[in-house]
Amino acid sequence: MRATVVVPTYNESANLPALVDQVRAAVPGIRMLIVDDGSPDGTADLAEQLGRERGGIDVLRRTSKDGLGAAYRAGLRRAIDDGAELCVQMDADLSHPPSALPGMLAIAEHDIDLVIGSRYVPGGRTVDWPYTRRLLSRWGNRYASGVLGLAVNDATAGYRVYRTSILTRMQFETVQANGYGFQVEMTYRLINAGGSVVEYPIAFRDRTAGQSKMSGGIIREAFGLVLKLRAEHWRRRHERRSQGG
Ligand SMILES: Nc1nc2c(ncn2[C@@H]2O[C@H](COP(=O)(O)OP(=O)(O)OP(=O)(O)O)[C@@H](O)[C@H]2O)c(=O)[nH]1
Ligand SMILES: [Mg+2]
Repeated sequence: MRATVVVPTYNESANLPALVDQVRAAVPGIRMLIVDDGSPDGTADLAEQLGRERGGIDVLRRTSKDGLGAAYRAGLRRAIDDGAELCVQMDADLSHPPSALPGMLAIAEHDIDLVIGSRYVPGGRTVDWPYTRRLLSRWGNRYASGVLGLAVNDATAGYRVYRTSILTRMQFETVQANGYGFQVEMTYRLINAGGSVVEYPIAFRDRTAGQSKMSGGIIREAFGLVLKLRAEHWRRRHERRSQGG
């Protein structure tokens, strides 16, 4: 199946060449789409240069830093319009091991709608992450899956393979969240649309170059989003009951 790796970037020029090399080494010939929000460090120019040298790299230039969710909404749309049947989500900071990609793609090709590169299934782990970050991620996931009733261990994970058919069916462009919340809302939508999910164990490594864009705002957004989705679920159920009786 035709696959495109969609990579959102903000000031990732220190990571991009190695990322492109490693992705290509793992899956020769796979297309990549870099979605850059006007990085001051010239990430978009570098991506275009890498594309000229090595081929198979498209660059979607956006004008302002608008968050991960907005970048993915635009990037996934572009990848689908360009004919991708599988859309890979991957961070630029080498936290997501490209070596896992062949295994993840193989599962998606066997009719699975979403393959999550998961830290929290047997065989998965986080490497070099500070204790506080580990705790936040682990309990954030327990909270999101518990409140929303998702049978997923790593719903905030950003390393994913989606089948295009499910993205269209779940109307991904109307997903509103922007940070970690984006991954959670996408997972919730997909399961509600009847999509299938498999978690594939990965070793997640902390970035060694460039700066993290994680913030308190992103954590608060995700926390509030989970409650909002749950409240909407209750409201819909209540409306259905009152209509029925
Ligand atoms: N286009 C775009 N990309 C972004 C934006 N914010 C983050 N990114 C990219 O999204 C990916 C994930 O962001 P990170 O800063 O690594 O966030 P994180 O992985 O949650 O945090 P760390 O573990 O600390 O690295 C990276 O490739 C970033 O460059 C944004 O506003 N726009
Ligand atoms: Mg990161």
